[in-house]
Amino acid sequence: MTYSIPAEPYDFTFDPAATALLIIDMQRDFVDSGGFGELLGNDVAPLREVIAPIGRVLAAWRARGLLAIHTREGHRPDLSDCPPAKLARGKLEIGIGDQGPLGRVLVRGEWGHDIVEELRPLPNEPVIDKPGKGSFYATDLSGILAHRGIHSLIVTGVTTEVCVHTTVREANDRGYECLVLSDCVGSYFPEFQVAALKMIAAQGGIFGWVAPSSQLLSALPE
Ligand code: TIU
Repeated sequence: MTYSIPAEPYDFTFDPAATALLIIDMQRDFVDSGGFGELLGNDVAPLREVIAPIGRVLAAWRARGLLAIHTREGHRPDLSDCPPAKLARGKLEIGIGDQGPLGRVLVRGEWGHDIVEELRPLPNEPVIDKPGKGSFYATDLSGILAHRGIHSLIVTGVTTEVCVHTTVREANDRGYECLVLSDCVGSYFPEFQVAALKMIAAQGGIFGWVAPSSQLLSALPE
C-alpha cells in the first residue's frame, strides 16, 4: 500500500512497510551544553528545538509497528577509526577523544556520545555507530536496509547541512528515496538550515523531498 504526501518539489510517494525513519545523531554531544557542538563554538539551542517534533514522529511511527533506525557519530575509545585529519580539525582546546564536561568527546560509551533520553532507542531499533558524517560510510546500514526491504527513508536529526546532508547524498546515490522533515532537522546556523533544505528539493528533487512533519503525521495510516 502506498501513500502520497504533499512535499517539495512534488508529492512524496512511499510504502510505509518499505520505509525506515532515520534519526541522525540526536546525541548529547550535539544538543547538550558541554558537548562537541558547543566545544566547536556553537549555541545548541536551535538543535534542541527538533527533539519534540522528532519525538512526535517517532511515537507515531512506533505505534504503527514501523522501522526506526538511530545513528550516532563517534569513535572507538582508542580513536583508531578517527582519521588524524578529523582529530586535528578546528584546533580545538578540548576536541575528539579529550575529556570534556560530558565525558570523552565523541567517544563511544561516553555520556555525551549517547542519544538524548527523549528519543532513546527501543531494544528492537537498530543503532548505527558511524565514524563519519554520513550514515553509510564504514557502517552496516546498507545491509540492514536491504534485509528489511527498505527503499525509502524519512530523515530527521542533526545537523541539517552536515550529517543529514551527507547521509541524504549517500542514500540518494545508493538509490533510496529520501524525505527530509523540515521541522525535524536542525542546524546551528539559521541561514544554513534554509539553504540546506532548498538544496535537497531544488532541481526537481536532486537529492530528495522536503516536507513538514505535519504532512507525514496526517498521511500515516491509522
Ligand atoms: N558540526 C556539525 O554541524 N555537525 C557534526 O559535526 N556532526 C553532525 O552533523 N552529526
